[in-house]
Amino acid sequence: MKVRLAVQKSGRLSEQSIQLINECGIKIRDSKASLRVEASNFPIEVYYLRDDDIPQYVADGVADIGIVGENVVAEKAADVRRLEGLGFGECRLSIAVRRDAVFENLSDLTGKSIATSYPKILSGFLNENGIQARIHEISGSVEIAPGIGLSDAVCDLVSSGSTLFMNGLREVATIFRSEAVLIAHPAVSPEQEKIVEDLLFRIRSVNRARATKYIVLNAPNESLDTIAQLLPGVKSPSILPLAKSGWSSLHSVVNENDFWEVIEKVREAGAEGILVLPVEKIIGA
Ligand code: PRT
Ligand code: ZN
Repeated sequence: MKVRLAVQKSGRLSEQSIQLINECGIKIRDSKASLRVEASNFPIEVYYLRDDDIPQYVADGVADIGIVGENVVAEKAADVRRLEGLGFGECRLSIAVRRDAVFENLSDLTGKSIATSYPKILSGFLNENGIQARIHEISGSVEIAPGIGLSDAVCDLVSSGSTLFMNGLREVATIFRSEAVLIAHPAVSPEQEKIVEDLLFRIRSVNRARATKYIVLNAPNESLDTIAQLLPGVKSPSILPLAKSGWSSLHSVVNENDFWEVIEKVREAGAEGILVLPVEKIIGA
């Protein structure tokens, strides 16, 4: 029994999708020349596909699970289960107008034409907001549409914003936020479900570790209580006496997002010789 996993063949999500699978300890030959590659040490088979096809293949059961942008899942409105956000491929779908165009609120889009590759998400957004605008569906290079007189506005994916800027466009509304997600067929067999759960367990361990740093520091004993409260760790920090009397070494983990704030407070509390190390996996609570 195997689980068939669809990933993007080549594009923005390909490399990180394969990297995630590798970090889950799953070995796959890096051979994109073939459509299908079997893992040697885990019961999955990887299918390399165009990202646009992945939601439908998973909905139809041609693949059991897939890694694809949430934007594509929403646009295709495919009948799939969203299992997990994967923390890469982050972007937003936004409406942008010419830099010099008048835009105060959404009603300024009334009667205008908007070029996009995401007609379904866009029309949902316009309907919800009671805006009557024309949607001009195009498959690529959406950002040049206003410049060549094809449309008044665009609705396109944005990450840094430089593409919009370079094309003289100004972002005025974000209508959808996206990241790469793991999706699954609505009903896989119980044996396959078990494999999917094993994979999901590994993915969560990897992603949790990515957001975490291991921290080791020295502190005078009287500061330990304060520092231990700032660095509660997975359960609680480990404290080991140093050879120098009155001092201890404290080991814990810290979340990447709070990192600098916590470090500042820990230093104020008297910590010295702070070492920060990457964490490869976090298993369990
Ligand atoms: O060949 P295939 O059909 O498989 O790939 P594709 O060309 O359709 O997709 P690809 O590889 O470009 O993108 C795959 C997925 O990456 C998307 O569906 C999103 O989920 C995600 N993603 C993340 C992005 C971006 N960031 C992104 N910036 N997809 C596209 N862009 C484009 C955007 O369309 C615009 O042209 O990048 C430009 C904007 O980038 P900034 O940084 O200039 O704002
Ligand atoms: Zn595509």
